[in-house]
Amino acid sequence: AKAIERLDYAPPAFWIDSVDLTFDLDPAKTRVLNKMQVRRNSAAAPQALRLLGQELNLARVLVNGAGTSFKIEGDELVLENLPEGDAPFALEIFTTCAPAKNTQLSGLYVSQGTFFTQCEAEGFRRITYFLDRPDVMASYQVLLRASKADYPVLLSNGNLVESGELDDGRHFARWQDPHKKPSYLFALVAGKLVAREQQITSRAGNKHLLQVWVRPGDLGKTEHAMNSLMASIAWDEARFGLTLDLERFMIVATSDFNMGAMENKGLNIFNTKYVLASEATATDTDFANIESVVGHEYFHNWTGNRVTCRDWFQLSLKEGLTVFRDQEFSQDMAGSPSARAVKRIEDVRVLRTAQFPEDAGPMAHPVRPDSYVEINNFYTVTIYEKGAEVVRMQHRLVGREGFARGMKLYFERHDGQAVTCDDFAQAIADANPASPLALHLEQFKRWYSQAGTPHVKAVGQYDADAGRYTLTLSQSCAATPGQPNKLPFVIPVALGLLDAQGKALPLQLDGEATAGSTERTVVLTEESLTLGFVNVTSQPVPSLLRGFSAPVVLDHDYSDTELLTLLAHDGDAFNRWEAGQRLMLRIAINAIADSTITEGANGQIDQNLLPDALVQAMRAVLRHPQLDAAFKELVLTLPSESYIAEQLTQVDPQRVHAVREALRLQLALSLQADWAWAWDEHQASGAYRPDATSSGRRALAGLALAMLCLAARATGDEVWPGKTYQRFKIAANMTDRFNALSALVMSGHELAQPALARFHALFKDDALVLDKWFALQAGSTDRGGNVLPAVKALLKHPDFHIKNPNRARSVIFSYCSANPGAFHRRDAAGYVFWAERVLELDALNPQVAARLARALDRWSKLAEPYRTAAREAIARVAAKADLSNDVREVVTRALA
Ligand code: HT7
Ligand code: ZN
Repeated sequence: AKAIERLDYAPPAFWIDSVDLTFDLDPAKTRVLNKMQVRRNSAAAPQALRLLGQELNLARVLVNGAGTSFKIEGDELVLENLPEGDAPFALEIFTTCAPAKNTQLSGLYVSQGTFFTQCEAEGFRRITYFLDRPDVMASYQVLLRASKADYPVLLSNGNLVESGELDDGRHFARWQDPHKKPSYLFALVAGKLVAREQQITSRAGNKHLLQVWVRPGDLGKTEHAMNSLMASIAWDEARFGLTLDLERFMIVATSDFNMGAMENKGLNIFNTKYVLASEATATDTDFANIESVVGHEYFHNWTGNRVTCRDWFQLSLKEGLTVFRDQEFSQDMAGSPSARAVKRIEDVRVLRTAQFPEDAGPMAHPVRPDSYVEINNFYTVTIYEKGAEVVRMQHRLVGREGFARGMKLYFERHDGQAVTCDDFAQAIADANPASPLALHLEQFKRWYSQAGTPHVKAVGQYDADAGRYTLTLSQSCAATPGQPNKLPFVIPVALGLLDAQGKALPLQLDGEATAGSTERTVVLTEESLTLGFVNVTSQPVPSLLRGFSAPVVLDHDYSDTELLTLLAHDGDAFNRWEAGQRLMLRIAINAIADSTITEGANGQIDQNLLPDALVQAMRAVLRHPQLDAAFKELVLTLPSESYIAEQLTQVDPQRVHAVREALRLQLALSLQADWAWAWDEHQASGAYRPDATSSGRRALAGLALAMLCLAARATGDEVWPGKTYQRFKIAANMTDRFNALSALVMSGHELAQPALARFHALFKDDALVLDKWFALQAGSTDRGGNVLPAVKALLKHPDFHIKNPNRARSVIFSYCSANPGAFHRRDAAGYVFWAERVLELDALNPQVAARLARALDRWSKLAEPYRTAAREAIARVAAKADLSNDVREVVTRALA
């Protein structure tokens, strides 16, 4: 298929002002009557109307009530004989489609007997012929007709204006959306559903009805989603003055969904994973994710729906901004500064383990891409998470109040429009004319246009006699596909200086009369910048890029002692955590390269790799009386195998796995008494609450249990595995139960099998819990290649259904994308399995298949024999003649 280029954007030749849709819903053959008011766009050259449609049966086309000639060219319905002039005309199109056969889950489909739609990005064209592009915004009216017994609930966007009975046991509902919208925000749902309802009055005094619709039986698991929705509404009003603009706001849950959720106007459709929660079935992470995804979709109501994207190249306009908003929401909900820092660390961890590799691999693209073949492949961590970092930098450069002013101006200027990333940055800058953002706006926008992760190198020099510390920051960025040379970025670097005892030093730069605060943000705009700090009375330890103030890699030649000082004392919690990660990463990288450190026949390294000082430092953090449990858990968790691998030029995944496991075992054994203490101190007591403090305590207790079971495996101790099994049996909530189960499974203890069997028996009727059961086994620590056969057996399990994306992800993705130690096998069997699954999925659901295809994005970094085998597997997929555009684009880029 041909690539679509950003610079080819042209406004549409026609506008569609209103859409009147009638659906006669039937799983085998749904009839869709689409009556539109259309007019020529006088700004565009006269041309034919080309409407897009896919997998539709076209029955009739009428213009102003009369038949007309038309052509079908590929996916286009071409109408040439249309009325001249600017006057609107009526266009009526009658089509049918087959929702029950729709396994792609794009357009109109059936899930467990209920109809759902998914129209972003290009699903509306699978429902009717349309100008299916985000800059065509229309008013929608929808009439739904269906069997009342089978589909008692009929929902669409906006307000319910009429409903009633029809002949033959059918009924109808008419919905009207008061807001104009692009087609990707259209939605309908029809089925047997029940709702949790809540009436609210906004700060502004307006009344709204909130509903969370689920299958009967799931109603008891909707309280947290409803609370999250109410909190989101209150937060957006308080923080940005953005109110709910609808009388009714609905969330509907489906178990068959390609992504997390979808922000259709007034009718959000969610993956059940991000709606349903009870303490018995959902973990703390599930609770936190629900809050964040409910917030994210709700925040789209303004950032995405009221102001939308001009074209799909601008996707980050809504996604980056909305991720930034949901991250801020979660931080504000977490409360304490420490809990906020924990959330920040978690977000940065995602960015660095998923987005940095994307930026360095074959799918690298700017936050505002220049070209794509299949837009579904561009719902990426770059668009979402890096996009959010680009918004966060704007926030930092104009300040919290300045950013709120900028948002206000953005909505004043663009409400009801389809706009670009440039329009957003311009509004933030214009509202803050004296800010560094306004000063460097054109250059700042390189964050939107240049792909790749910049490196910032910091070199410090202390002159004791002059009491002067000179810090030079310089930036560079490696080439990415199609972008060989990069121009300098605008990089905000938040920094502080500590003395050797860890005390924060007041900062005074050359030319400043007095010392100011102990932290400031400098803005690197040139290739290099030298800062002179004066009145520095002792050799300082620099704390750089505090709070991860820019999405860059910071290169600074820290000594171990400096890092230990930062780990023990840095007032910036992010950098405190970062110091610990750098220390452990350094040990891991050195050990991987050290040929004297060898693996035994069992693939294990029986050698202590961590120096005593680092073990002591970790103990000090674990036992620290003031630090929060959640923060301790993050510090004591080693960098992931994929993060370690990204730091290497050539990766032997088995070696990385062996070294990381050796480090984990050493931490487990040398801190045994401390882990036992941590478990005793933090194990749950009292009623379950999913708040930041309680979940942090459970996270640390869970890590302690995992470490104690790991240590027990080495020592032969049976006490802790026994205790863990007991805990697993009697746990009062899913977090504790699952942590105990996973401690047994990951340590490979023989109690893992009875625990897994018991868990399955307990939860066999709960799909989301079964997903955890599958994922745990597919993601389990490999011992002698045992995971792949287990994964193959799981595919034959009666509860495995490849058509269900959650289940497919729980087994196949957990193995191929999240378990490098098991997936990268010397015999290449993991890659063969991957290729087979990509092809199998591609025939059913190309979006899901293309995501799986990306598991081998970083194949060229692999050492032999992995590298050649991985390439062959990708080539095998690429050789298939009838691949989807989705998978074709991914494998073509991988092989380029
Ligand atoms: N805006 C939504 C994106 C989405 C999506 C995209 C492609 C295919 C299926 C999809 N489901 C949802 C989700 C969001 O970012 O809020
Ligand atoms: Zn989104």
